[in-house]
Amino acid sequence: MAIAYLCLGSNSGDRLKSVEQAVSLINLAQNVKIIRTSALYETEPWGVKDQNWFINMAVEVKTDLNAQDLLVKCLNIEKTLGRDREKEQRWGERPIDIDIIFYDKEVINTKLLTVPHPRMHQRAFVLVPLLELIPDFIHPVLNKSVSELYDDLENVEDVFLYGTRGHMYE
Ligand code: PH2
Ligand code: MG
Ligand code: MG
Repeated sequence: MAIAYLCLGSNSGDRLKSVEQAVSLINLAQNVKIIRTSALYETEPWGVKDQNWFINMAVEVKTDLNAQDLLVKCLNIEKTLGRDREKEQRWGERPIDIDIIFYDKEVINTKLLTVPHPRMHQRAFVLVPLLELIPDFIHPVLNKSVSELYDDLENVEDVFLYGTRGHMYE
């Protein structure tokens, strides 16, 4: 049994609906159970600036899947929600993106998957939602807590609280 942290993001179509549906599909997936979720944030695009703002959130899951199989689940959910990677630009518009940020304290570097996520420490849209859930979690490569990583951010993109989930998805 492992604990993993996912970051969900959407910036095209009905962003809120896509993120909500992703949360339900993650929770319905075999061998994956959501434990906690962050609030929803509306965030300035990081990387490619000239595009819609995103809705982002973090999700804490408990899972029997290894990281690779969890990734496959996430990619399948993205497809179910209409994501077509062939039509996309790197860091461009997408109806849903589900990234594995942490998987326990594992450090994974394969062709398919890098965990911890290689750019998470540069991104307020990942760190702010994670701060709600695990401010003291130590990044196993950078050896800093999530709140230290947040304090170290140099270029902070805008991140606004969009709404709390309440019991919407329980
Ligand atoms: N995802 C990206 C690139 N840029 N910016 C924001 N604000 N939120 C995202 O989820 C995001 C991004 C690539 O996956
Ligand atoms: Mg992704
Ligand atoms: Mg991503």
